Amino acid sequence: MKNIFITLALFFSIHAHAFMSGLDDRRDTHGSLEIVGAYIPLGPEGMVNAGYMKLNNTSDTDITLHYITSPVYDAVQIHSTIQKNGVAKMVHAKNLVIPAKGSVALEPGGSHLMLMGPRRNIKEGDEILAIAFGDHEKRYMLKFLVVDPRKQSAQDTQHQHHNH
Ligand SMILES: [Cu+2]
Repeated sequence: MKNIFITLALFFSIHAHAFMSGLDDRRDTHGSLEIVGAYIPLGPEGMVNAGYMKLNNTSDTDITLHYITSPVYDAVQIHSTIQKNGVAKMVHAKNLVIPAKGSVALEPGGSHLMLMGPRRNIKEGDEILAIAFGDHEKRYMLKFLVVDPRKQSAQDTQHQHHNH
């Protein structure tokens, strides 16, 4: 009986530790949508910001994000980048679809969130919250980390290290 108790206690402590060490505020799972490494590169003051992240849909159905709001910005738009006559052009997308069992990467040069009308100055290390609205007003919490783009590559390496 004592052995069983010790085994159980051990199991729970390992489990708790695994949970704690895997805890990353920028990685949010809603049972269906996993958000990985959401970040906002710091730009010149007063300029529009862009938000990047990777979205993994672990469910069997497509997830459509219809609009996104943030308390820090007047408006958040979903933009995609198209090539027109050799020139990259941003277009305002109506929604963002993450296919079933698939993933979408919002990254520099591609699709991104355009963060318009900052209500306050942001600085490196800030966490910026946003809410994405899916079908039936289902909410997905997004938490972006503000990073200095000049240190970006170093942080990416660190982040990968942390995950492995
Ligand atoms: Cu844009």
